[in-house]
Amino acid sequence: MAHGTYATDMERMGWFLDARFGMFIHWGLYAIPARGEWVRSQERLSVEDYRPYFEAFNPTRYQPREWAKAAKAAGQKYAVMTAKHHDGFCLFDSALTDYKATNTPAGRDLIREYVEAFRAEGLKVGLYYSLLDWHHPDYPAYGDPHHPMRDNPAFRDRKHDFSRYVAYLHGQVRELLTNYGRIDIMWFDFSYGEMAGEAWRATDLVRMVRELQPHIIIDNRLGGNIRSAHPEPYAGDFASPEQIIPPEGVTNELGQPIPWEACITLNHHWGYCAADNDYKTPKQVVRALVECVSKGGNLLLNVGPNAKGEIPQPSLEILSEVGRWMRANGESIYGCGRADLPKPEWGRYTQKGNRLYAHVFDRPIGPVNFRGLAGKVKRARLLADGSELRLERPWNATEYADDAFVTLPGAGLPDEIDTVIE
Ligand code: FUL
Repeated sequence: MAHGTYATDMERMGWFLDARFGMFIHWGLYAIPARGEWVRSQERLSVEDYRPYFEAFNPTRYQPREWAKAAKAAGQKYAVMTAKHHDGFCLFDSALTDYKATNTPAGRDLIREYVEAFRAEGLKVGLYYSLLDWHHPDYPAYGDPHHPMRDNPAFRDRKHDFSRYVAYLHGQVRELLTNYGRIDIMWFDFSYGEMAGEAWRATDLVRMVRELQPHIIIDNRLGGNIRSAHPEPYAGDFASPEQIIPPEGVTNELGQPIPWEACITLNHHWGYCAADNDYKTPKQVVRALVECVSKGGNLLLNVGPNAKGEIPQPSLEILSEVGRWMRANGESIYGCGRADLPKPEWGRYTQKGNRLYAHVFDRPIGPVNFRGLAGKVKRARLLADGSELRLERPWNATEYADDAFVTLPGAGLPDEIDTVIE
């Protein structure tokens, strides 16, 4: 068994592998300074420097049902939201800390509202939980090269009890997996160096998580982004490449493909960053999604809502444009995976059973050729409108005996983003 006691259970993973496309939500106090979720670390802000944001946090336009509708309309099937990021602020009503949304002007449990809203829209619900915690007094600044107080010797060398922090972490995860009904994904973030695996008492933690939510899916960051047939139970159910789509998908050390999910931002930040308007285009997003699926992976696409609780307008526009494409072409994404064929020069393949989807990114001058598939393609149609496409060997392609050929109508690409031939 690849994952020790907790082997990857395909029944448990099934919905995740079918879903292929989810929404990542990074939201917290850092939406107020609006310089990204790492602001405390990057600007070395003390707890006191950061305090005004706690006192001001009042997201009067937080309507998670609207977020869920935007995700659903984009074709996303699940979401993962930050219950606690590295700054330690909890969007949920934890009994183990005062540093939580209920004690800000927001005055309510924002995770409960998120979980209920997304579930009501029929999406699967995941929670992100940071293992790092720059607020907790027992979280060691000396062990974390990114701690906002790393340059402050008095703080760095003060007495602390790491085991107390780890107990707090376990307690909060227990709360998250007890108080909100069914949770589909537990997304831990992150580990490095010594602060990995058993430093978090990860075997116990995973045991607890699986006892509380037997069907849950866990990422691989407890052990430090393990991407192999690792014997530890905390190896996780899927790999989590960040801001990159792995060139060959992800395999374990035996060379077997394993589930993975690339998490990608829309601009260059996870948390809201007012000055960052360098957004990807809908075309880039769709092609990234297709690329993930063509390599057997998922795409978790991030939004960073602002201090009022709104997803930024450019993000909403991208999501809606991606949704337009997904409504016409979603069949080539959901439940699909890699095709056992070399990457075609005009785009990508995805496959579901005996249906092959050709994602044409660049229209060839002549017909679209399917290398090595002569005699294997029975019918071809344009996925978007169901119209039949001509499947015939062009007179001038006599030497390409092994290939099948499909002729696209007109001159350009029927869909510039990605034209799908089924
Ligand atoms: C990283 C974090 O440090 C980022 O802030 C973000 O949450 C990303 C998904 O994971 O490791």
